[in-house]
Amino acid sequence: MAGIIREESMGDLWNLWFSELHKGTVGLTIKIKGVLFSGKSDFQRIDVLDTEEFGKVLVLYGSIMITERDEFIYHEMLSHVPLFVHPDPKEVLIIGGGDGGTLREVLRHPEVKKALVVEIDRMVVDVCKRFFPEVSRGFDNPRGEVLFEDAAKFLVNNKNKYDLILCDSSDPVGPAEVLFQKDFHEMISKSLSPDGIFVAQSESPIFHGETIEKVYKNLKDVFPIVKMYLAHIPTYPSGTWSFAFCSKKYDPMTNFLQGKYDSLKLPTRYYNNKVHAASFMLPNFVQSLVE
Ligand code: SPD
Repeated sequence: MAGIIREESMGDLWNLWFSELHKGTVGLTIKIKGVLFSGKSDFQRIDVLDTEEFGKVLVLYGSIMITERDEFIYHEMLSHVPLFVHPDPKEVLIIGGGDGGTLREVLRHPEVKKALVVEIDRMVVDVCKRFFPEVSRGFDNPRGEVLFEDAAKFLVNNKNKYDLILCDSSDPVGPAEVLFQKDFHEMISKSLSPDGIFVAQSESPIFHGETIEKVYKNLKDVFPIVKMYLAHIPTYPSGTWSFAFCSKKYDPMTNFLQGKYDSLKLPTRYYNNKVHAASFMLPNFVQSLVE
């Protein structure tokens, strides 16, 4: 991934544009009003852009992580799909997720007693609290907790069992690369309760087919149930984004909890019971990546 900012003159007017290059041959370009923050943490470059179309945008290492306009899609789909399958998700672990969006969604489920975010980069949390208060508000909730640590090291020493583990990672480059490896998935499995569910963001089937094939092969060696589901996220490469639903016991379709869904009546903006089922229907070329 690479991100570039360039100026373009149109007569007397100067326009600023940000481009995220997905491969060197293709990318997404967004007009920007200005750069609100640029910094370098111990792990990565962090930028916050102000844009006309998508509001504020968080960019890590040149790659868009969230925009104010469409972050709800990713965070709702990562969280509510497993939360409406597990019958009693009391303890939740979120790996990465430093912007707080996944924590915010998880805490909308009253049966969740505690949600722990293990984020490697403190600067991501600080920047998001400053520029994205609507996304990061979960950090103020007493049921939420954040620990600044490498998730792989955390899991090696972890003795707790979690009902749900969500991997809200960046792309498999730099600090997040390890989160896509089989060793890591084995550690996840050990930290899950006997009926636990693990969900991870798993990149774009259009641009990251090889990664998806490898990751799902590894996941199938570790978990008895592995299913891919999709969501449309306009600011991620290709717009078609995938998630891996991995479980020791529950099937995401047959164990969907319609009663819990009806009684909770969450006012979600993307997720609903029909989207839940539809998101597991894969086009043929995507299905063949995970078979
Ligand atoms: N290429 C973008 C992939 C980003 C996936 N994670 C985003 C984290 C948002 N909480």
